[in-house]
Amino acid sequence: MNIKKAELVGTYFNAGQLPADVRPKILFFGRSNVGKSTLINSLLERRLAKTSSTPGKTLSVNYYGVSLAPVAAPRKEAMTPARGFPAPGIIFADLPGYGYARVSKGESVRVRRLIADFLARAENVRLAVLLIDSRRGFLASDLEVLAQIVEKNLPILTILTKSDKISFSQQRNLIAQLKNKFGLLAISFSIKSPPAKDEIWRRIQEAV
Ligand SMILES: Nc1nc2c(ncn2[C@@H]2O[C@H](COP(=O)(O)OP(=O)(O)OP(=O)(O)O)[C@@H](O)[C@H]2O)c(=O)[nH]1
Ligand SMILES: [Mg+2]
Repeated sequence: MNIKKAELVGTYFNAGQLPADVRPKILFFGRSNVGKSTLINSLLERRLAKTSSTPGKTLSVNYYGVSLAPVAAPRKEAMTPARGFPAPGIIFADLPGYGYARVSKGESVRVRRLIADFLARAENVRLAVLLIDSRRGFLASDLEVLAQIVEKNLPILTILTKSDKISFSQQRNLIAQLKNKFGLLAISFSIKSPPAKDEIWRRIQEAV
């Protein structure tokens, strides 16, 4: 993907702090430590989002502004040489990780409320990317968030992260289970597997 620019726009700890930003948004949901920030960095080819082996790293909503290189103009417009269309700006929203048992009760309530309030307020959301840890599978806290995404009628892309940690047949079983139980079409991803990255970018571009 030809990314012209990617930068942190802002960090928000409650929905009241969210800016009025009409750019198309791609949201990244998932349990703490599932690999949201790692996936964002991988897609943006930059170390923008902080990652950590300790769960509970991202406890805020972080907006990353992304400008993609202009797409070539179709032939009819090609009279003006090599201009293309202006680069569309989009927002990647890294949401706080949920379901981490070791944060305080108050903090976990705050995170859940932030996710719910965020979903109620965010404008121009184009895609909800729901990350599931391959080794842990789909848990009750994922179902709770999935229900909120479904209620908002958002298109969903499900990604099984850390697929390097499980066997190919285990991946296949989990993908089948998500499809049969919840109608989710999942893609396996690992920081070590570039083909999945192209597929994820394709789905993001389709959504935008
Ligand atoms: N083996 C492997 N490790 C991964 C992969 N993706 C992420 N990790 C590791 O998992 C840990 C958590 O990754 P993060 O990206 O910080 O997870 P997060 O979902 O942003 O976590 P929170 O911010 O706490 O919600 C880090 O140690 C990463 O290096 C992967 O595909 N394979
Ligand atoms: Mg994170």
